Amino acid sequence: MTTDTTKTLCPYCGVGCGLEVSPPAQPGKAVNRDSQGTPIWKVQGDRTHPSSQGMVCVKGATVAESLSKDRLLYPMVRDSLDEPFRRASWEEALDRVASRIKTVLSTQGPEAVCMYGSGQLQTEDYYVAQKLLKGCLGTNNFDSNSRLCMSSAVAGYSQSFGSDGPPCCYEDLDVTDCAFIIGSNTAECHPIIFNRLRKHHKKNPKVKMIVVDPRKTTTAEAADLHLAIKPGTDIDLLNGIAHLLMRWGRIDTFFIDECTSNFPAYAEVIQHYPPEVVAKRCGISVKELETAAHYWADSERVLSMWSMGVNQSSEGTAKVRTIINLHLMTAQIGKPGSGPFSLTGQPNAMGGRETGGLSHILPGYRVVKNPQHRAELEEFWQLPAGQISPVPGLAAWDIITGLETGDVGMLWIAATNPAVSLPDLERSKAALMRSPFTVYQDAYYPTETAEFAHVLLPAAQWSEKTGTMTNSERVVTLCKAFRTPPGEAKADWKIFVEVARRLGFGDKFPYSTSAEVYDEYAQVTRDRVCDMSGISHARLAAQGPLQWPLPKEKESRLPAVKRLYTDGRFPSPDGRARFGAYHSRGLAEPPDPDYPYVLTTGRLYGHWHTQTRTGRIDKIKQMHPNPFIEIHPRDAANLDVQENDLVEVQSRRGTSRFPAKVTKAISPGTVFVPMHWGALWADKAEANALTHHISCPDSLQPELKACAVQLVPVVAEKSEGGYLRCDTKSPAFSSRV
Ligand SMILES: Nc1nc2c(c(=O)[nH]1)N[C@H]1C(S)=C(S)[C@@H](COP(=O)(O)OP(=O)(O)OC[C@H]3O[C@@H](n4cnc5c(=O)[nH]c(N)nc54)[C@H](O)[C@@H]3O)O[C@H]1N2
Ligand SMILES: Nc1nc2c(c(=O)[nH]1)N[C@H]1C(S)=C(S)[C@@H](COP(=O)(O)OP(=O)(O)OC[C@H]3O[C@@H](n4cnc5c(=O)[nH]c(N)nc54)[C@H](O)[C@@H]3O)O[C@H]1N2
Ligand code: SF4
Ligand SMILES: [Mo]
Repeated sequence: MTTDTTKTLCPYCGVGCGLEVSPPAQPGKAVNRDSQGTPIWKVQGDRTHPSSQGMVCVKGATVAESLSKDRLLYPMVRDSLDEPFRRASWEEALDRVASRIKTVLSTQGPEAVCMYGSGQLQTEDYYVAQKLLKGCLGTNNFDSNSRLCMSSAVAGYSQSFGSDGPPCCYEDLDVTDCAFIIGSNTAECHPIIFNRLRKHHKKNPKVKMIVVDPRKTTTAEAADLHLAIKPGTDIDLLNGIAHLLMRWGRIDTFFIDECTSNFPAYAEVIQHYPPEVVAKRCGISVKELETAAHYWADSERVLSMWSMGVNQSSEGTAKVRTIINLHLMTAQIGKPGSGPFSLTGQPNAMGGRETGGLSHILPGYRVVKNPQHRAELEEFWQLPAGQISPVPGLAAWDIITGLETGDVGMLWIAATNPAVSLPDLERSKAALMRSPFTVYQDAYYPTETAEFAHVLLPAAQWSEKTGTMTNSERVVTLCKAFRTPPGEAKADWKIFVEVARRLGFGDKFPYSTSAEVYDEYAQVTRDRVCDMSGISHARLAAQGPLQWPLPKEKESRLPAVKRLYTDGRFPSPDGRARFGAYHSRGLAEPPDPDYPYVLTTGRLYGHWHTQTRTGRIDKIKQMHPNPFIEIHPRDAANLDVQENDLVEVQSRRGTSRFPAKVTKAISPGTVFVPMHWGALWADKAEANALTHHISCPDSLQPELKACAVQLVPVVAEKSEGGYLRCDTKSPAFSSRV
C-alpha cells in the first residue's frame, strides 16, 4: 500500500477521467471513513490529465467507498450448483480449472472452451487471455460484454473505413459548430464529455446542439433541437437529413469523388426519404427535420456522437454506417471539430477492441477471417502455421445457445455480470444453470452470476493491480496499484497465466510484471491503425497519458496525428471510405395489440450497470433508491396508473414490476426502465427479464434498446416497501457459503 498520492484513471466510463488518489490518513487531518467506519481513500480529479483536466462526476468521486465492501476474498469451489461453496486454495481451484479445460479439449475439442470477458479488464488482462485462447488453445471463443455495447460501432467503422478506430478527440468538443448527439444520454453517461461540450455551447450562441432520443433526457434538455423520434427510426431520420442535403446541393462532391466509394448506391437509397415520409415515420414535424438538416448544412464543423441508442439495435451496424455517410457526403471528417465519434461505454472497451477482445477479431485491430492477420500473429507468438482458427468464435448470445445444446463444455466468465446484463434473462439464466462447468472471476461477492458458478476466483480490481486502459479518444493511461488486494485476490492476467502454465504453455507466458505483458502487446500493434509500439508502462509513468497512434520511433509525447484520416485516405483496400446504402428496417419486435408499448432501457447518472460497486455507496443509493418505469401521462391515464403505483410489465419472455414514474419526458407509447436492478437489488425489477436477443446480423449486437411489452397495474399494492433492497448479503447467497 502506497503512502503517496497516485495518479490513475477512473475505472467507470469510457470518458476516462484522470484521478488523483491519496491515502485515508492525511497528515494533520482526520482519517476519511465510510458509514461502516472503514477508512476510505481520497479521490479528486487529476488536473494534468489531458482528457478530463481535473473534472470528475459523482461515480469517479465516490469510487473509493466501494473498494472494501463485500469482496470475494478466496477461491471457492463446489461440484454442482445445488451444493454450497467451500473455500479452496489457489492451487486446488486452478488445478480444477486446468483439468476441466484438458478434459473438454480431449472430449469435445477447443471449440467447447469458452471465455466471456469485459471492457472492465485492463489491456494486459485482455491480451494474455487472447494469447491463451486464440493462440495456444486454438479457439476464438473469447467474447465480451462489448458485444452488448460497442460491437456495432466496431463493425460500422470497419465496414466504412476499412478498420475500427474512433477518428475524433475531445478537443473537437471545444471547437465544433454543431454537436449531433444521437442515441446517447451523454449528460448522465459521459458527464465530463458533456460538461466540456456544454461549456463551449453556452459560451458560443452560434454553436448548435441536436439531440436525437425518444426520451427527453437531461442531455436533450440542453439541446437547441430535440428530435424525440420513435424508437428504431434513426435510419429514416439520417437518410431524411441526407435527402435534404442532397436536394439543397449542400454536399461535398470533391470529397465524395476523391475519397469515397459506393456513393451512387447511397444516393439511390436516400431518394426514397423525402421529408414528409420521414417526419411521419419518425413522429416529428417536417420543420424539425428541416432544422436538423439546416444545422448540418450551415455548420462548418459537425461532430456526431452516439452510444447505445444506436449500437444496441438489430440494425446497429447500418445505423452507425448511416451516421458515417452523413460525414462522408459533407466531408465532415479528419478536421478539428468534426467527425463520427462513437462514445465508448466501459473504461477499457477501447483496449478490448485493440487487443482483439471479441470473438471475430485478433490483437492489433486484426480480424480472424483474414489469413494474413492470422499468419502475422502465429509468427509473432511462435505458433505453428494454422494454429489460429479461421472461424470466428462464439458471440455472447451464441454462448447461451451453446450451453443449451451442450456444445459449450466449460465457460469462464471474468469482470462481467451476465446474470443481469444479458438479454432474455430467464432463458439466459436457464442456460447458465445447465452449464457443465462455469468459472466466475470477479472482485465482489455476492453477485447475481456467482450463483451459477462451480469455481469462484477472487480478482484484484482497479487500485490493486497495475495495468493500462484506453479511453474514447484513444488516450492510454497507466492505472497503478496503490492498495494491497484483499484476501487472496490476484490480478486477472496473473490468473490466466497460472492456468496457461498448468496447460503446458508456460514458455509462452514468461511475464513477471504487467509491464512486460504490455511491452509484448505493444509490438503486436506495430504498423497497424492502433500503433502503440511507442508506449510502455515506463513511458506512461514518466510522461503521463499518451494518445495513439504512437509508433516506436516517435520521441515526442504528442501523437503522430491527433485525429485519424486527416488526409482523406482510409485503411481500406482502395484507400477510400465506403458509403453504406441502407433502408430502414425498424424494430425487430414492433408493438402489436397484445404488446402495445415499446420498452426501452438504459442508465442513470449515479449507478454503474449491475451495481456491484455503486449499490454499495451510500450517496449513490440515496440518489437512485429504487427502480422505476417512466410512463407518459396519457398512457398512465389510460391504464389508470398514478405516480408510484406498481406496474407489471409483461413481454413475450418474462415479467418485471416497477413503481410508475409518470412523466412527459417519455413519448406516449414508449416506456423506459433503468438496467441497474438485478435480482440482488430489487424484487423482480430486471429490465432484461423482458428484452429479446435478436441482434444485428453484422455486429451480432442484441437489440437491448427495444422490445414490445404490455403494462398491467398491480392493484392495491403501492411500491413503498415493495422492494427488498439488498444491503450486503442476501440470504440466498450467504446460506451457501
Ligand atoms: N451513469 C452511468 N454512465 C455510464 C454507464 C452506467 O452504467 N452508468 N455505463 C457506461 C456504458 S458501458 C455505456 S455502453 C454507456 C451508455 O451510454 P448511453 O448510450 O448514453 O446510455 P443509455 O442510457 O444506455 O442509452 C442512451 C439513450 O438511448 C436512447 N434510445 C433508446 N432507443 C433509441 C432509438 O431507437 N434511437 C435513439 N436515437 N435513441 C434511443 C435512450 O432513451 C437513452 O436515453 O454509458 C457508460 N456510462
Ligand atoms: N437491458 C439492458 N441491458 C444491458 C444494457 C442496456 O443498455 N440495457 N447495456 C449493456 C452494456 S452496454 C454493457 S457494457 C453491459 C454491462 O453489464 P456487466 O458487465 O454485466 O455489468 P457490470 O456491473 O459492469 O459488471 C462488471 C463486473 O466486473 C467486476 N469487476 C470490476 N473490476 C474487475 C476486475 O478488475 N477484474 C474482475 N475479474 N472483475 C472485475 C464487477 O465486480 C462486476 O461484477 O450491460 C449490457 N446490458
Ligand atoms: S465521467 Fe466517466 S470517467 Fe469521468 S469521473 Fe465520471 S464515470 Fe469516471
Ligand atoms: Mo456498455
